[in-house]
Amino acid sequence: MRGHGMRLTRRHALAAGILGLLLTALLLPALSGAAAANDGTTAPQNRNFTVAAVPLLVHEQTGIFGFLQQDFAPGGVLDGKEVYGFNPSQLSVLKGDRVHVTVVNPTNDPHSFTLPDLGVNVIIDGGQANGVSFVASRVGAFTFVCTVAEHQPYMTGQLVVMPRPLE
Ligand SMILES: [Cu+2]
Repeated sequence: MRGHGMRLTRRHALAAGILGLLLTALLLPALSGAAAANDGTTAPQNRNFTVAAVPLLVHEQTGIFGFLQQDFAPGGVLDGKEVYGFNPSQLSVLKGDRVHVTVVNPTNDPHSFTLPDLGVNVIIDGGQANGVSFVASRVGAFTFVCTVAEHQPYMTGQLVVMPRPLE
């Protein structure tokens, strides 16, 4: 009986050992994954964006869209204006992130990327790219614009700075 009992105990110990190894093998990746996810959301990160200045309705297109002649004419809905957009126009980061925005301007008009709430202002000459770096120091939804009067109110976008999770 005693020997039988010992065998059972050894078997149990072996089974427990194997179960322990299996659990470790199964849990370790999950645990390390959770740790990595936590690191990713608690530490500020570098956020890089490339934004293009895109012509949407501009004088150069008058030959393509006949209606633009009337729109751009004195008294027309686009009198003194041209419609450009930032693409993408919605940027999202977390508070504390180091944000780098490269603005590519393939057009022959100069543009600006101006975000007054975070002290950002950069001019991008025609056919050029220019970059700006800043820290997303405040939570909120901040409007950025191109300050060229002819491009307002159309050339605009929004940077959303969210509070860091787990803070
Ligand atoms: Cu512009």
